[in-house]
Amino acid sequence: MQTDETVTHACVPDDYDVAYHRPAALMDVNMHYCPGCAHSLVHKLLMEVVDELGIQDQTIGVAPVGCSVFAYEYMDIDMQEAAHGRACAVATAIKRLMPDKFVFTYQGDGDLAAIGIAETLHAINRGENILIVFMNNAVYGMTSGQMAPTTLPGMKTTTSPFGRDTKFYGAPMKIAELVAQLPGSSYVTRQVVNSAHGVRKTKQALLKAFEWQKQNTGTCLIEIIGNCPSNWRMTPLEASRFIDEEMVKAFPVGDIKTPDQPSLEPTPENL
Ligand SMILES: Cc1ncc(C[n+]2csc(CCOP(=O)(O)OP(=O)(O)O)c2C)c(N)n1
Ligand code: SF4
Ligand SMILES: [Mg+2]
Repeated sequence: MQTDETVTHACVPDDYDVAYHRPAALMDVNMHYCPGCAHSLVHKLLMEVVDELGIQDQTIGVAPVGCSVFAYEYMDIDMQEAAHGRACAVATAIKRLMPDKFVFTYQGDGDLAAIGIAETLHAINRGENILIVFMNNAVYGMTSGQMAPTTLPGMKTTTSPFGRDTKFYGAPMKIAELVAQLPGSSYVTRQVVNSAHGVRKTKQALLKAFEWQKQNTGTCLIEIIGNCPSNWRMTPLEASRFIDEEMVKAFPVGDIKTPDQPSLEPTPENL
């Protein structure tokens, strides 16, 4: 395990202050993600939070099947791989066996909202005391960009080459709003990571969720609007604009439910 003491900054001259360094809980390895992909950034934020809370040896993550299938290669914590869609069921078992550990799942929209929707809803309905980090990039990234339950109306994917027709395929599923209806959910929020402000808010949300888990308030779900520049056929910059111009219209950003305010409508104050 890499600790603060073992992190070296060999390239930093002695008279420089270190303004930023890689979180100790994030492995010092190259990631396989495409340039500009949000997965790597969110891995880093998660591990910064683990560092700041000092819970590296008390945290257990559950990795999904999807582009983030190798999350366990990047996060220097205990991790368990789950079959596609089954992360919440695996996390339930881990948390029930080891209630003192901090347990989170990290899942894409194909994994969570398609094949895994049953496990997800039942785990949240039972109020399992876990954190679900839900990466919504509107496509099945790993398998070359098929339509996901969260694909926007009219959005072209490899399985909706003429654009998603909502009469035929239904409307995008608003997972955060859906799970907020369940009594077992405690903290539900949707965030973005395509701006400095969004990154800060997402990190705050992750910090809060781990704090709530300590207090055993029920299931926390953080939906993060990710991106998939490769399958969206966009540059990272175009993908970032697409989030601002299209994604957040369908998926409004902000807290939807907190343990203090169970039916919070998104307002400018809580965005
Ligand atoms: C049981 C099973 N069904 C289907 C697959 C194929 N598969 C692998 S990843 C994936 C979708 C991943 O999409 P998502 O969860 O949105 O993650 P992303 O790659 O977009 O981050 C699918 C269908 C599989 N591996 N296992
Ligand atoms: S295919 Fe998409 S989700 Fe997967 S690593 Fe590349 S940009 Fe990220
Ligand atoms: Mg996806």
